[in-house]
Amino acid sequence: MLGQRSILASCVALLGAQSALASPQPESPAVGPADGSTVVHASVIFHQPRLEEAETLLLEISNPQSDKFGQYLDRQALEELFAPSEESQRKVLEWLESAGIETKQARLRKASASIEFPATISQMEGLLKTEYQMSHDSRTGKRQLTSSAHIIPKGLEDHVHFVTVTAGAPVEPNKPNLKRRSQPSAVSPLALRDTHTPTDLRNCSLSWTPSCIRDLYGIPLGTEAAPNNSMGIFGYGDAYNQADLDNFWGKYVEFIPQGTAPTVNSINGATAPGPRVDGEQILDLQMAYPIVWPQEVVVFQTPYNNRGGIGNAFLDAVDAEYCTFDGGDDPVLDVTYPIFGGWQGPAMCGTYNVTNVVSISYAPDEKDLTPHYVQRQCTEWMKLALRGVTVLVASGDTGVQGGMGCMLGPGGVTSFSPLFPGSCPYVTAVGATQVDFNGSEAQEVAVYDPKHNFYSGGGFSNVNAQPAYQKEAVAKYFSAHDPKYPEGTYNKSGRAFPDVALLGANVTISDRMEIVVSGGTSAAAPLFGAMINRINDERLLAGKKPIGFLNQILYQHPEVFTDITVNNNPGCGTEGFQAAEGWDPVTGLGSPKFPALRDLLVNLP
Ligand SMILES: *[C@@H]1O[C@H](CO)[C@@H](O)[C@H](O)[C@H]1NC(C)=O
Ligand SMILES: *[C@@H]1O[C@H](CO)[C@@H](O)[C@H](O)[C@H]1NC(C)=O
Ligand SMILES: *[C@@H]1O[C@H](CO)[C@@H](O)[C@H](O)[C@H]1NC(C)=O
Ligand SMILES: *[C@@H]1O[C@H](CO)[C@@H](O)[C@H](O)[C@H]1NC(C)=O
Ligand SMILES: *[C@@H]1O[C@H](CO)[C@@H](O)[C@H](O)[C@H]1NC(C)=O
Ligand SMILES: CC(=O)N[C@H]1CO[C@H](CO)[C@@H](O)[C@@H]1O
Repeated sequence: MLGQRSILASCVALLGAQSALASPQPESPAVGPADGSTVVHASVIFHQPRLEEAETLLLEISNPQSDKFGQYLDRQALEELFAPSEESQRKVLEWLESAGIETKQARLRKASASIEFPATISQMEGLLKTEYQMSHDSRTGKRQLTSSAHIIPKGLEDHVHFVTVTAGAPVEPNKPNLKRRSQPSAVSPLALRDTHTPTDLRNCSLSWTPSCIRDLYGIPLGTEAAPNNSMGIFGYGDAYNQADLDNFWGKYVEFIPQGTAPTVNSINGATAPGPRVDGEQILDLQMAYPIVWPQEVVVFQTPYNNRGGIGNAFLDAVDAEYCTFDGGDDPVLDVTYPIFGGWQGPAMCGTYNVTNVVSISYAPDEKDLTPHYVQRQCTEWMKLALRGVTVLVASGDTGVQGGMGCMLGPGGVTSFSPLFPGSCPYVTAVGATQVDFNGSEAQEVAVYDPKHNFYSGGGFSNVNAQPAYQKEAVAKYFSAHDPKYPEGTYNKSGRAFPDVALLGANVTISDRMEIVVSGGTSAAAPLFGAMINRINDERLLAGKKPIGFLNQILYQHPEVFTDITVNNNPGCGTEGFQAAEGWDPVTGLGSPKFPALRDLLVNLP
């Protein structure tokens, strides 16, 4: 059951438990030399010399001081930006021809910067100076090609990133390879009496209802809905149920009609409503709907997987070019379809339109993913940002510690564990606060809940470099508040997070038909997403475009935030970081002053 403890934390714990289960294989697959005449499907993946250019462009498009502000890229412009150079294309075609490969059948995929072609195994062996082995896994029915390291000739190294080769269609799997998830560790919820609309925020402290939250941040009720501006919520295995939504609408949000439910974009067979696993979706919907209404909500529902990767199924489903981008999804960290007892595939690819705002309340530890996985997905978040999409991600609920604990860094130093995708610089990472009272005075502070080991996730990426838009704010923090931990405890030059923080403690929801309090950065992210969705609504009604990638604007305007300076985010046997004046790695820039944020963003061109 769900308590005030972060749901995000329990999801992450779940992931770790599952990957441990998944590793031992009962039977080892049969291996033999591959038949040279077998035709395989190969792709050459180009280096992307223009990635830096893409980042520069994003920073212009999302900078109100630039002429390019708001000039989002359409599909074709994105394709051109990510396409390999003419020279790279020509050199690769010559290389293929030199190995006797028929290039008439080769297909260039510009936005995924790859060229795909059929070839025989002998041709590929000649091309890459290697030998292939074919293995057949009787358990999953999958055939797999393996080889010793392949060689990319001198002169092509600057053009070709790597080459992938896949065997033909897999044989039907004959055994299940999906394990049932275990129940996440949980905290008993605190059952509360129904509360009424307060006039005094003190009455909210034990149970932040939608009207309390609107009062706290000064958010008026929504009145009009611009077309095509539903708010997107990322779903993962867990699903909502209608009875809880109706219970909540009836008790706290009477202006939302009974029966109101999100549109569900089902991805790879995942559906909603459906069985509750960890109560995340019900929380997300009850945080977002009361703020965005009469705007609608769209859930992008992806299936739970036991692999550790999150996000790629959604990204594939909203961008056909991502499906094969940079070598495609990771066969270890992502699910490959068909899957026994599940989606018979192929994986959805470009099936849905993405919404203007997407909120994500799930996050694995960056350290449990490969650097390539993190970079590939982070580039895709950049592509969405270039299209004008705002992505909000929960920063984690266990301070500097991450979901699966700390790492042993170089020299035996215990190092902090950042969460992804919040550690990607092209999303807005959202931390959590709570409201303390001193007499009648409400003060928002960083969430500090030792009983549930719940602290606002924050820190520094070990993979993604620190973006320009936050360098000054981060340097200012360290100039006065360097915690002076041993070298290697965290990476000062990495992307720093969170960017913002807002209420994530004692929020009221209906869960399994009980009124309980919940929380987490996973409550704060959809709440902030809902505010941005409301702001987009006004912009669209005024004939403007959605606000798009936020971070640069936010760091330019710390005045639209309530600076949060109390509490820290412990973990890994340390006190973590201290919240402080200005940006900090606990609460970012602080919590939004909604009217000021709204005025700022609505009035931008
Ligand atoms: C709010 O709290 C005050 C005391 O803090 C109390 O007098 C008042 O009755 C409460 N109002 C509601 C609506 O519960
Ligand atoms: C949340 O509610 C509990 C009682 O259920 C209370 O003890 C705690 O102080 C509250 N936390 C905050 C931050 O208001
Ligand atoms: C996506 O949006 C385009 C217009 O921008 C529309 O023509 C198309 O029908 C939409 N597709 C889906 C699946 O909603
Ligand atoms: C509470 O408010 C009083 C009066 O304004 C002040 O003296 C005191 O320091 C405050 N306490 C805390 C913990 O902020
Ligand atoms: C620190 O981060 C930078 C930028 O992402 C990276 O280049 C460097 O390798 C990282 N160092 C360590 C020790 O992780
Ligand atoms: C592109 C798109 O989704 N267009 C829709 C915008 O909203 C109007 C009104 O709801 C629809 O009719 C369009 O199809």
